[in-house]
Amino acid sequence: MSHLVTYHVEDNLALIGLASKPVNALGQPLRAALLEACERAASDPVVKAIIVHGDNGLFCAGADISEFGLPASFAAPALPDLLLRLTRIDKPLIACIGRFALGGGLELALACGYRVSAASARLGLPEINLGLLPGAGGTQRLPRLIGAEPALEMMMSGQPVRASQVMGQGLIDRVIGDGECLLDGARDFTRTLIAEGAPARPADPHPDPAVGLPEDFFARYRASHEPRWKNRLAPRLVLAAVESACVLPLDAGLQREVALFKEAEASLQSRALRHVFFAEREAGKVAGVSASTPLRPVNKVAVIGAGTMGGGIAMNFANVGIPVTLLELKPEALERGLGQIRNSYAISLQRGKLTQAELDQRMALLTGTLDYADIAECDLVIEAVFESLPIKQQVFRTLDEVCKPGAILASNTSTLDVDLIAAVTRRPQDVIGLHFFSPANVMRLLEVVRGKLTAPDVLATVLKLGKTIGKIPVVSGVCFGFIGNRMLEPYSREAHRMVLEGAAPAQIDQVLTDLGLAMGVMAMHDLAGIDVSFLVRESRRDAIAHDPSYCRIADELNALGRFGQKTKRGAYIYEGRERKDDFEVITLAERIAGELDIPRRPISAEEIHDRCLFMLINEGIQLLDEGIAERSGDIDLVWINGYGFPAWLGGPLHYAEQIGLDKVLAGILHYRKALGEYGEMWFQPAPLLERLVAAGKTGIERI
Ligand code: 3H9
Repeated sequence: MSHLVTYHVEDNLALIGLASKPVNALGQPLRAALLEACERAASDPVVKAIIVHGDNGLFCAGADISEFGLPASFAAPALPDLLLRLTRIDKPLIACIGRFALGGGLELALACGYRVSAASARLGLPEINLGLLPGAGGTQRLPRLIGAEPALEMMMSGQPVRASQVMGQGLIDRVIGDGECLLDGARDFTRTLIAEGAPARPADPHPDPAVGLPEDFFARYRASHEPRWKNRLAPRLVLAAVESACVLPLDAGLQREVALFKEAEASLQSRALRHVFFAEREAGKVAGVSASTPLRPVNKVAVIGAGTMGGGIAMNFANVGIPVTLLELKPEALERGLGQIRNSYAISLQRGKLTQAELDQRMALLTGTLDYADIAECDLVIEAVFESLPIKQQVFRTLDEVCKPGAILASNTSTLDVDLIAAVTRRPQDVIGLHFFSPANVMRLLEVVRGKLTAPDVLATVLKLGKTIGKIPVVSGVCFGFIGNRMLEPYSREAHRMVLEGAAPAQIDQVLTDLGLAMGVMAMHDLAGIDVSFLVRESRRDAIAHDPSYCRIADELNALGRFGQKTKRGAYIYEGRERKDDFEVITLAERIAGELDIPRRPISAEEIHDRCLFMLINEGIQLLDEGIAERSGDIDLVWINGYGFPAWLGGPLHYAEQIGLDKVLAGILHYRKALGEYGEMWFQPAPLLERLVAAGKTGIERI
């Protein structure tokens, strides 16, 4: 018997334990071992029922994601075949679900005739997040168990639910309280089944899962959801599979599911999303930090500055039960900040996302103060004041005076040199950048900026804390703008320059949103504030002074007080929530182009795509080469989670690999020539890109 499963027979019960660390993913070796164990139990006359459990208390996280796209994915026994075999064993099989049953793990449980679960276990079909659909019977068996509509909802959301929440809906037969022994509960349940002579599988509660649904249910569902799916393939395939469950007999439905699954598995979108899955796990592995790096306790947090950013940051901690002190200089600003937080929680309350008790609890964890002495005992202080080096340095001088030894001092700067901020303290080892994205209580990205002298335990502590507050922490070295905003610069530059050359802002944004970006770059600057990016440019005019062209349009919009959405005018005009083109901006672009001798011409969608995207990619590759980013996956995570880059393209660098690095390089060289002086100034291929292409590499790595 393989070491990947344990096998015991107790009286007339066979207990099969999945024991494949870390999460019992159903790779080929575990599938083979599970089949062997089940066959053994099936053919043992002593055995009357079989319990399948997670030997390490987990149950199962589904198919082995690292096998997808490889022959191992469907190597015998393929998961659908294995599970089909389990459904045909003529003894009751009982799934005993510990911490989670996800994807193929839940499908394994569905192939068992009965399911016993720990109350807190997470049950879900998250395949859609990987650009897949459940491919081992889930799309056919779940609708027959709980009905097509709730089953579809579970697959479309990809979000797990707690077993205790779905008790009574047919998915779980018995929930075992978290204080009780789960396996003992499963043993009791099974002995009762045997005593009652229960069948191997009870009849399906919804043999025809479409009963009760309107005839046009699927057509309507498709019509109302399709606009939100954009280019995504997986939701369409999920819907097709569930529709099949409603019109085909089980065997034919299972075959259709496998065909749809293989289509999804082979898609570039799924490949990209699998890359994102592993990139998220890799991002936590940081040079100089290991599992044994000590952590500093963080039981009290302070946030300096109660503006929108500071308030949002503070909410993250209150949400997970960590007390936060919010410090402001003026009582009105403090009142306003606390009021904004309360309003934000009140909206969640109205939307049913929070209870009144939770709101009260969170507000009780937030304290306002005007006095630095009140934050002296905090373990972590996050500065979120105006983006200006002298102002931030002044705050850090004060923090150095008042904070207890060992406190972590963090800056929420989005562009500034963290080492220069650390240098004004006597404890640069305790200083780090924590760049939250707005709205800080919602956006998942947390850029963690490691200074030259940041101590490993400070880094390890904030990485762990970042996860506790539900963020995706990605480490960046120190440079202007770190990973995200440094890449934003060439991307924005091309967009603004093309407005001078003849493209309308809406035309540029359309190309980017067609690609799947949440927002075009012109609209994004309008949202973030044209005055804000103006101030960033002001702080580094020396670095960009050699090109008088691309900043001009944004500088003039700023001078006109067209700061973007907040003033109802920016690159666009805003009427309520509606964004409209503004002829004045085109006239402005024509005037500036005339003054700078920039010929205006029609700009194609391809040119917009290539100039914006290739320059974004090129900067990312340069960041990797400089060691600012540790791996290309980190760069992809930053752009997916902070800048609305579509996850199903895998992030800008994964997208570059899909396009072909040679094509990206050729595109950059083409514009270097085609755009004359401007091209020579900016279209300089990153040396790493050139090396990768010369070496015939298709993946982006440091060489
Ligand atoms: C599927 O089932 C398709 C079927 O319908 C049809 C097939 C025909 N495979 O997240 P963590 C690794 S699709 C391989 O840090 P946590 C992970 O990479 C699958 N590896 O821990 C990491 O490795 P490392 C549907 C996996 O405690 C380690 O386990 N299932 C898998 O924070 C720890 O992971 C899903 O989408 C896997 N399935 O969270 C569930 N899962 O240490 C995906 C994890 O080397 N998994 N690893 O970096 C999860 O959501 C979380 O990992 C889980 C644990 C909640 C399980």
